[in-house]
Amino acid sequence: MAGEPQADCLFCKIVAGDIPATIVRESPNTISFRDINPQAPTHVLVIPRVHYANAAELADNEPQLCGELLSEAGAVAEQEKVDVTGYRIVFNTGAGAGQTVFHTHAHVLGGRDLQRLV
Ligand code: D5M
Repeated sequence: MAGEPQADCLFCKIVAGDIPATIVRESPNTISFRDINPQAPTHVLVIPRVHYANAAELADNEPQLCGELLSEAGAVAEQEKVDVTGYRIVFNTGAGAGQTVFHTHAHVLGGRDLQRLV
């Protein structure tokens, strides 16, 4: 069923507490933790506790939660003090775009000069 935990999903295991993560922030519906392979001084992943493969799937099924996820990303940026200098929110979607974990996650990147992408 949509949103149900997936046995083979790494981030569902983090949500369940079966795999450790450096959690920086939690809300009833989201968890934010440091990326294991940081690409910037601040590199935090914000995930919904429920399982959807990507951001669009989350938005289609639970638009309010999608908004909450973005609010949490903003709160993480504030907490990490990268909101003043600027930060980037990235949703890699699909293997061809570099997505490796198929549980919706926003990358929050900041603390260094970020080149414009588009
Ligand atoms: O991003 C998936 C990200 O997840 C990638 O930047 C590494 C990170 N990752 C993988 N395993 C872990 C654990 N165990 N803790 C924290 N971060 C992790 P994607 O956009 O799918 O490539």
